[in-house]
Amino acid sequence: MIQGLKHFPEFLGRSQQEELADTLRQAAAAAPLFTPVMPRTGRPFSVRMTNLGQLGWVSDRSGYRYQPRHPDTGQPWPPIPEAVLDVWRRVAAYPAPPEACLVNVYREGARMGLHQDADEEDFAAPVVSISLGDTAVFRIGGQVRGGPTRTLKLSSGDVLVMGGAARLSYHGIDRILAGSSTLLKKGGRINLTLRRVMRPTSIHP
Ligand code: MD6
Ligand code: FE
Repeated sequence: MIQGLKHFPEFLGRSQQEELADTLRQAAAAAPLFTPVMPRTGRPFSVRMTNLGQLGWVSDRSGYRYQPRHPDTGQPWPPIPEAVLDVWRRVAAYPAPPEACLVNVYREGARMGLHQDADEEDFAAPVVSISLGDTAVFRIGGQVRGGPTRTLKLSSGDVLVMGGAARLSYHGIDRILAGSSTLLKKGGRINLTLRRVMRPTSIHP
């Protein structure tokens, strides 16, 4: 039991998943998937990425950061779809919307090393993730690297909330179970992570 970690299996039903996958295909036409590389080494990630929202998370040789425009097209990221903002409103228990929605696309064999989501200013907001397509083996540990970890399967339509003590937990994707879902015609997995980046500005003086 990890405090602040909430898993909602099949939070989205099949037709909502299909609609969302369709919306993401359109978004990826405007903001093409790119292969990020690790800071310094330039080693490519095994996932491809794009973003939605006012701010997008990027990684390149100079580091990790949030930026308002696509690194290749120079265009603003497409808006976060209303259905996605609706998931945030229903699970995040946070008064402001996310500015960033990172879209990670996994083909068979892609993985994500253990990391903390720590590039945000506001850790009071949870990180909310939505999974589509093939099931992933998600690994989560504590707030220090090298401690005990456990795994959790994330299937199509599942929502995961990492808030409270889990907000800064190390986590990653061990592997994708190829062929476990029929949602995406070419197989694979899409993960959306919604994040509040900046502390909301108070409307009071
Ligand atoms: C993934 N997810 O599921 C990668 N981060 O493909 C994440 O890195 C993640 O699922 C923060 C909170 C929830 C997540
Ligand atoms: Fe993460």
